[in-house]
Amino acid sequence: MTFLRETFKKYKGSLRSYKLVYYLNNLLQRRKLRHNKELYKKHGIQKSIFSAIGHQDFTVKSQDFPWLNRPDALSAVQQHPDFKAFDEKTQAQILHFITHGYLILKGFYSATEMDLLATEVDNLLTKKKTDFNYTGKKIMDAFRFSPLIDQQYFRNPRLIKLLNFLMGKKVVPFQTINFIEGSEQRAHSDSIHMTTEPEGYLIASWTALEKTHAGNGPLFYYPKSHRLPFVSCQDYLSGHSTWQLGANSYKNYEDKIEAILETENFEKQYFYAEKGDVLLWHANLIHGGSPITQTGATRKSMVSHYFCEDVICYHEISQRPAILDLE
Ligand SMILES: O=C(O)CCC(=O)C(=O)O
Repeated sequence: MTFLRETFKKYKGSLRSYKLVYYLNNLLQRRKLRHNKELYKKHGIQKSIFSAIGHQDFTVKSQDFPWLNRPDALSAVQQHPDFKAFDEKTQAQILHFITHGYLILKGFYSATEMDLLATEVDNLLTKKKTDFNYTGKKIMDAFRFSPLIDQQYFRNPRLIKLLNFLMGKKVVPFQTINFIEGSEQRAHSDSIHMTTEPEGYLIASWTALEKTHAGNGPLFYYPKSHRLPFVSCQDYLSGHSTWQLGANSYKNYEDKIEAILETENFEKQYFYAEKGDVLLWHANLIHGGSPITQTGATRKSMVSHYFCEDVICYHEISQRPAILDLE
C-alpha cells in the first residue's frame, strides 16, 4: 500500500485525471475520511464520503467563517484575552494578518535550527526515505519520516499556539513541502488546492532554511488579495466532467488569477527572508515563486499547511476529500 502511494506521488500520467482513481484510494483510506460522515450530514451533503467533492456540492454555503475574516476582526482580536499574552511584535503582526493576509515572524527559528532541518532533509534524500514528487521540485510530507521535522517544525508548539489563535479553531497539521530550489510557481491561492466548508479554515507557514534574494526565486505575494472572493473550479473553464478532471484545468486557473490581478490594483511584494524567518499566509492570499535567475542557486524552504477541526476539508482542483490524520 505504502509502495503504491509512493509510486503514485511520482507518477505524471493521465491516471491522475480519473476521478475513479481517487475514489478507490478513498476507499482504501476510509479510516481517515470517516469523520466526514457527521460533517456531510451537518452541511446537507448527500454523497458518499468516498466520492468526488467540490465547491459546487455546497449549495447552501455556511457563513461560519474564521473570526479574523469577519468585519469586526480588528476590534474582536484586541479584546480577546489571549491576544495580550503575545509579545508586542507578534500582536502587531496579528493585526497585519487581518488587514494584509499575511504576517512575518522575523528570526522565528535560529540559524542552528535551520541548519539542523536542512541536514535532516538532505539525509532523508540521501537515504532515499523520501524523494521529489512528480513536479520534480517538491518533497512531500517529510515529517512522516522524521520525528525531528514533525515535532520541532511542523508541530512546533509556539507556532501551533499562534495558528490556533489566528484560526479561532484548533489546527490540524496536514502536509509539509520541502524545496531545495525555488518553486517558480505562478500566482495562485492555496484555496484552489486545499479548501474547506465553511470557507477559509486553512493556513500556511513558509520557513526560510536559507536567505532568499532576487536570484534564487523568492516567494512573492499580493498583500490584501485575501479579501478577493475565493476562486473555485466553477469560476473558470476547468473542463471537469463527471468522470475526469479537465486536462487544462490548472493552467486555466492560473490564467484566471493572472487576469484578476490585471484588473485589481494589488502591489506585488517579495519575501526577502533571512534564514529562520517564517511567513504565515491566509488561505486566500495570492502568492507564488519567482523565476530563478541565478543558475544553480538553491532556496531551501519548507511550507506547512494546516486545516482546522470540525470543517469539511477538500481539494477543489482535484475534486476530492482531504485525507486527514485525526487520530
Ligand atoms: O515556495 C514557493 O515558492 C511557493 C510555495 C507555494 O506557493 C505553496 O506551497 O503554495
